[in-house]
Amino acid sequence: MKHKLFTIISVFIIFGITLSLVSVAFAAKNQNSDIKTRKIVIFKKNVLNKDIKKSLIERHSGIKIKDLDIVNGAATLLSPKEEQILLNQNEILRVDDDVEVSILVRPPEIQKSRKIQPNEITPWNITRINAQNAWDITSGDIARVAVIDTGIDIKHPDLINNLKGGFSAVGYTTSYNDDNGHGTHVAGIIAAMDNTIGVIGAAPQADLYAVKVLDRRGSGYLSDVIEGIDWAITNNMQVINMSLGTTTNIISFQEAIQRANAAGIIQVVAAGNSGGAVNYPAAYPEVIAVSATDNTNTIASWSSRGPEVDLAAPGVSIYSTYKGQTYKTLSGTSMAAPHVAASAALILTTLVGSYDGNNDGIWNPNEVQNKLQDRATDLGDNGFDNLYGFGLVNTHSAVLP
Ligand SMILES: [Ca+2]
Ligand SMILES: [Ca+2]
Ligand SMILES: [Ca+2]
Ligand SMILES: [Ca+2]
Repeated sequence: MKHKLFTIISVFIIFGITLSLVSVAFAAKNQNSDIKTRKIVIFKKNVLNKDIKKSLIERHSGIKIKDLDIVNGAATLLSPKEEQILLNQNEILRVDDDVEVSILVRPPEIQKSRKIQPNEITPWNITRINAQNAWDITSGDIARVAVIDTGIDIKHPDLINNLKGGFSAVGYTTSYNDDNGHGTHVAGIIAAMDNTIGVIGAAPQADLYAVKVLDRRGSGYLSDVIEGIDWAITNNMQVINMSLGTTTNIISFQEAIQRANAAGIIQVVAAGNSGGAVNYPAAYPEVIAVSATDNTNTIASWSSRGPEVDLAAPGVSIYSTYKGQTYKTLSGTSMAAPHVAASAALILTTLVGSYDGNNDGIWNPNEVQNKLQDRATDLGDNGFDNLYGFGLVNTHSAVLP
């Protein structure tokens, strides 16, 4: 009898504990569904009025951060509940995740960034792509290259004459000055000036535009990258370098890339540093994806690889300009892509000639890519392969007729 009573009491206690655990879990889930996160709301094609878009979001308690015109969308803050309600509205096509996008640099070994040295050096990587010989033909003067990145050091004496403007898409600053260092490093590989100091870039007279979409930690929102691409289109950029990526494939990202491609902009993107599959946007067919090689022309173990790789370029121990008017050695596919972007800028200042596939007299993105690939130095297995694409970029060969 005593035993039976004990069993009944135990059952009640266990039931009570379970019930309270379930309700705690339920409350937590409820709370989560009220937390707002960054989302990209995409409107249907016929919904174009900005006031209507804004009021649609706000009517359902969302917060609009900014319009994203090239994808007919808006960056917003929404809770899962609000997202569901919005998805049921007639005017809404889709809601994408506003994912995090990051620089593709390897964690650097501890080193002090170096002050400006009085004697200019030509880094090994610039020699390796045969850039100096290209400068007899063109140094890329007035080709417009947008570095979509962490910004560019606006006071760097090795970049200052080539830095012509820019834009900040990040929330906390309207300045495109570089508070991370990565964008300045990329910019120096493209167009550090041929003067008496520091280093020299692969296209030493190209015009640089700093499009700041990533923060001081080197990461940011996809929506800011999309706004940066929009800026590049609106401001007639000819080449975009994106040493950044995400492992997530988001429709809005590819749509923005497709818009830039249709606008005639050559887009060069770092393949990724995972040692595995190529990141986005590098994996999209509209861009030139670049893997990273070392000074023995061997792919870095950590470089992403796969059928999407188009070209290879130096990306191990690359010395270039850095924030605070200094210099630093960094590695990553982040460092490889700008060699190709600079080579594309040089090509654009030459005649299109026999590469003018559509006979319109100007360089189109696929025509520039074709020439870069034809003139590359084959590495690894014969012909195209998943590690080096069509091979190591050869800047001199790429600007020869
Ligand atoms: Ca210099
Ligand atoms: Ca490609
Ligand atoms: Ca053409
Ligand atoms: Ca090969």
